[in-house]
Amino acid sequence: MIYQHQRLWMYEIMAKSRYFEDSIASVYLEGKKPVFDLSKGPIPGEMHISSGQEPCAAGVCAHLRPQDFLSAGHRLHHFAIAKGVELQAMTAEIFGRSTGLSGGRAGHMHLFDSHVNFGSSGIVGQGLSLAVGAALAFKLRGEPHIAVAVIGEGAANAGLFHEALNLAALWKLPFVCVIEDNGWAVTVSKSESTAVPRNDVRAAGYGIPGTYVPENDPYEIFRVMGEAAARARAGDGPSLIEIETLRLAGHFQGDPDGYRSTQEKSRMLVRDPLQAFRSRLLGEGHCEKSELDALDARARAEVDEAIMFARTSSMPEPADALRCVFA
Ligand SMILES: Cc1ncc(C[n+]2csc(CCOP(=O)(O)OP(=O)(O)O)c2C)c(N)n1
Repeated sequence: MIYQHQRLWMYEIMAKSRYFEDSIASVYLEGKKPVFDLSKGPIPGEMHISSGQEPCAAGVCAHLRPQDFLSAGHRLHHFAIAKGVELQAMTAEIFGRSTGLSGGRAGHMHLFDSHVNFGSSGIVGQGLSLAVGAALAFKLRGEPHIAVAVIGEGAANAGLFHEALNLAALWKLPFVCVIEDNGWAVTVSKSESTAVPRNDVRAAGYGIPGTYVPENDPYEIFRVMGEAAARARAGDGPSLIEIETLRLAGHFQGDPDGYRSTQEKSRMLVRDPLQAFRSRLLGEGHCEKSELDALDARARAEVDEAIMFARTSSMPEPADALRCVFA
């Protein structure tokens, strides 16, 4: 069962994430042409864009409260937005500015916001240990919150994946592992790296439920995550969800993306989940076009403001470089 306000919320989150990523992708290239240099331009460092994966963030976070913990990986902006991370401070952090979530120290892969219990790591699979630790803390303290780790299908081959699921199952923790299966870990396809075609079957090895959601379907993600969150909140233990999703861009901005066929790339464009969800909402008669246009406009205005905030924020003071750093 999904309510109208939840459909609209999911659409707005998806629209905001897409517009955010389009904006970041374009600002990122400023100063990096004609010779690509990671250190140049207003956004230094690597950049991993989540366009195409918006349904995962919207469907999962529709069931989360600010106190619930969520850890994401290097491809994280959609989940940060859906979890409610403050957009201006998040954008300033991506730009490395003093007004950022961590004063510009963390950058795009290490967004952290204690107000909404959001964390992330550029170390592939690392978020699993953060989330299982948070779930253990909730259980020991008798708090009614849950913890979610979001990883890519490539990370599901890391040892930490199995250690995390084993302990979460053994201790019956309020934990959900969400795998975004975009088919690729950098240039390595899932079939070249993974012994089973679908990771949901691996849940059986830990005696927990595993579900595969095909076709990046926002409603189905919402339904399956609803069941997993309810199970975790009821004290019945963890679940594993794998979602078939799409990485519309290359692995990182600047990736020539020569390893995917032209056919695969053009097939992806016609399966754009944002356009598909919009058409579906209109086709089902749930929304008027004007209503969705207004949500688009609000999302764009918020993103434009955040980009402007980041652009006009100061750089961190060199004298502050060692503040907040453990030594
Ligand atoms: C422990 C570790 N090993 C290797 C890397 C380099 N690396 C960054 S992203 C990535 C692939 C991740 O693929 P996947 O988990 O499928 O996520 P996706 O990029 O598809 O979202 C790798 C190997 C890293 N950051 N951390």
